[in-house]
Amino acid sequence: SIPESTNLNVETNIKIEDDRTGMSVETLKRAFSDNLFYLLGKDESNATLRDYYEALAYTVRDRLLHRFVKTGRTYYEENVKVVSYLSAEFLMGRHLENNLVNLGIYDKMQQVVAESGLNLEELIEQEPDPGLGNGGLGRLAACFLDSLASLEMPAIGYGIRYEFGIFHQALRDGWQAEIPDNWLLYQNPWEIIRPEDTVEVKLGGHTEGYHDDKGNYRVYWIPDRIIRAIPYDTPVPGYQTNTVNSLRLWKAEASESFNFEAFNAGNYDSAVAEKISSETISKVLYPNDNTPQGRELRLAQQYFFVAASLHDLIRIHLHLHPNLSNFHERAAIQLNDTHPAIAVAELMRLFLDEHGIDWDQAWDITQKTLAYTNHTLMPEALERWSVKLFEKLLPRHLEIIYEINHRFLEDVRTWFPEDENLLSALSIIEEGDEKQVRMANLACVGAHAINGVAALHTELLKKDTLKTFARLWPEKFVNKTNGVTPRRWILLSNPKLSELVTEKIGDGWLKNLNQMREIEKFLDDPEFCRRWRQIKRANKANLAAYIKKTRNIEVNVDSIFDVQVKRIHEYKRQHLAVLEIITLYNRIKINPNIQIVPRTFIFGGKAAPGYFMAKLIIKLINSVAEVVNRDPDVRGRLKIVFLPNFNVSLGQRIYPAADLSEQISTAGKEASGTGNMKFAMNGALTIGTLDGANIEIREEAGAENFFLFGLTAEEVYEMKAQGYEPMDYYQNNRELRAVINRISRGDFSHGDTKLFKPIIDSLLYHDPYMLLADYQAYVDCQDQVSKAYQDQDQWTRMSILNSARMGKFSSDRTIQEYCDEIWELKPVSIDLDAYSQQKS
Ligand code: B1H
Repeated sequence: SIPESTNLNVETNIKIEDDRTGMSVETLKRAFSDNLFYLLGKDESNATLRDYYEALAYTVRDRLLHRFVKTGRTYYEENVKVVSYLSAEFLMGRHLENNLVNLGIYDKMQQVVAESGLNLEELIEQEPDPGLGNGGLGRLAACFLDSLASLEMPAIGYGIRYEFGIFHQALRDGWQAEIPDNWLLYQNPWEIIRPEDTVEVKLGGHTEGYHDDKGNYRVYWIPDRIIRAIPYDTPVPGYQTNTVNSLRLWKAEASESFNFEAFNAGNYDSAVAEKISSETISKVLYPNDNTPQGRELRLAQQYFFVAASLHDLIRIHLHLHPNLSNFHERAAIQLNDTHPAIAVAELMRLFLDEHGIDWDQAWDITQKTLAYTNHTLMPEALERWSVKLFEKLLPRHLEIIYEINHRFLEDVRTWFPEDENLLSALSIIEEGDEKQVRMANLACVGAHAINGVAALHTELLKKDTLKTFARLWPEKFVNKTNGVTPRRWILLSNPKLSELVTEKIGDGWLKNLNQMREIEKFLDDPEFCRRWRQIKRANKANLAAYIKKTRNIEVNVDSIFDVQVKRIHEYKRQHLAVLEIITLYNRIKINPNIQIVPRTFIFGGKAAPGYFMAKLIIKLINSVAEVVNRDPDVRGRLKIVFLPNFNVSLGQRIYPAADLSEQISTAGKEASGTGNMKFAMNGALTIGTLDGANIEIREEAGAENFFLFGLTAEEVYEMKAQGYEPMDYYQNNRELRAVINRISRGDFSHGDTKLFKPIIDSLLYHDPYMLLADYQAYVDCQDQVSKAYQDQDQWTRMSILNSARMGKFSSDRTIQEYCDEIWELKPVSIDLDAYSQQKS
């Protein structure tokens, strides 16, 4: 199919043209007002913007539905292998604009809406940003779904339909305040409830053994709670394909059939209490990024969605096959971190207890089906659950895990006799005062493939975090460097840049981002460079208007927009950027006439509500902003802006407006990063450490187009081994000392010397993330950045080269690698012509 205009329209080959499928402006217009009236009961006289948004959403949904239905039917009828992406988080962002673009009707809909006297962008803004994830891990899952559908890969996303997503962040007196995210307050037009596919999920209770008719010992699980899992499906359309895959999210409800009547006959109160307690399972997303919360409810959430999803997959399989012996040939299951790792035990339980398969065959199928992605190197982030809790919630799974562990360790013993250290490192159970189940070990044992998310990360997994497993099974370990979808992160976020690129090289880059390289031809074309710069400036002006509107801060559009947006975490070192800001501020205070390249420092990101240091870092940023932004000596040359509630839609505004992307984590701590890719694609230059995917970004962009500083992962390791003394850096570095002293003195806290003491003490006495060791290199590198920015022609060339060379970081490339090397998955094309013929 050929795009109608530069990039936003696709000709489809649908034969049925009615008000629910037709793509002409006339039909769309009729459908829009029809939906407004018949679905919302409103007309032009009383419709709100929200009503118009909803009517528009239903108009778009109608056009997705026959593709959605046909896609599902095709997978079923052609009996193809399907990948299931199991993830506790899917950070999808707004659907409307994305679906318009992927369906190819954005321009037409803009006309329809305009002719109704409305503004499409304004309607798009009415949609709440679905925030069913914390950060990079959840957004990666969403990018993967877009790429899977765009590559016509049979796939389904499985997760939890949290009633409350990631909290809304507000600022109060410079501190983070958390506000519940009641995103389902209004109708969600993108989801379709499928009550007929409800699954009952068991919890708690005990197990009993018995001998079956063949004399085999078998086990029953007698739960003390049963919870209903109700699926809600959201269509996920590919870009310029007919494929519309499904994101299936489970909602928890009380089951009326079980123990409601039996236990609570005549006891209405406790029946209602039980209903409420069942429903809490899908009530709220745990707001931690990179640190697990060891709460019972969290384990219940994990088991809940895994059990429902696996049951669903097996049900579908048994519709098409007499038994489960070929399950792994039709299903690949990817575990997004260890959050769904209980799938190892649950799949075994289903095979053994519910389908009567023997252990060896069950284990073989389980391993062939499952693959595990690790997302973190930080040892404290690895999930562990106490055996006690497991026993209480999942007694049968604990037995199965013990049996898996026993058989596994027996094998290890025969391979490496008498190596007790090896055994205790590999064991799924951690011995000690309180025995723990190590979910990463469970995932490693149960999966046929284990991957890291960037080259360095995978290397460090093999050398460090999972080294014993890597020695045992080197062939299981593979790297899959992350990527992001160029549809949302370039086309939707940066329409002006997209238009320029498409005008010059056609729109093939949207399906094959390597084609972006072709814009390098225009490096010496002054007109192209002028337009490139002008687009960046326009994007900056847009963001400046947003900053003015939301924070009432005036920023200089010609200053360097220096941006750090990501979750707030000590290892990501937002406070290192603060040290740099205060360094520049001190230079101005010493000599107010000093030559300084104007900068706007923009921060955004949420802190986990229980993470005190992260919240204090937000307070520090805002406190420094308050002093520096107002100081007349600064003369507006430095501005600091903290934009609250960083989320997918705010990201779409921010990435295209950045000149400089801050990727300054301590080397060896950031598994990959994905914001780094979004910035670079949109023409920001990176200042960064040799960490995560930064290394590969620099390789692709060229070292000369990247501002590198700081210790390497190896140097960090060495320095710590030799006994790192942060205080030495403080004592030996005059500028650093002045910065620390200014904070300690209370210059940013109205004289209060206590407020930021936890940060200062941490830096001077421990500095686990080595800010002081990297401080001077960072400051020097920032001086280089300022110098480079003064040569605008050269900066523009570097900007173009960054965008041009980010082909590798399209999630299409990542997903193709997963399909080829882990899932053995082939594309399936969806034929709508056949659908319409069949219908008529
Ligand atoms: C990442 C998490 C994470 N790694 C636990 N780990 C969570 C861990 O709720 N929890 O318990 C939530 C999230 N998230 C991120 O994954 C990495 O830090 C990034 O470097 C990486 O780019 C991203 C995607 O791979």
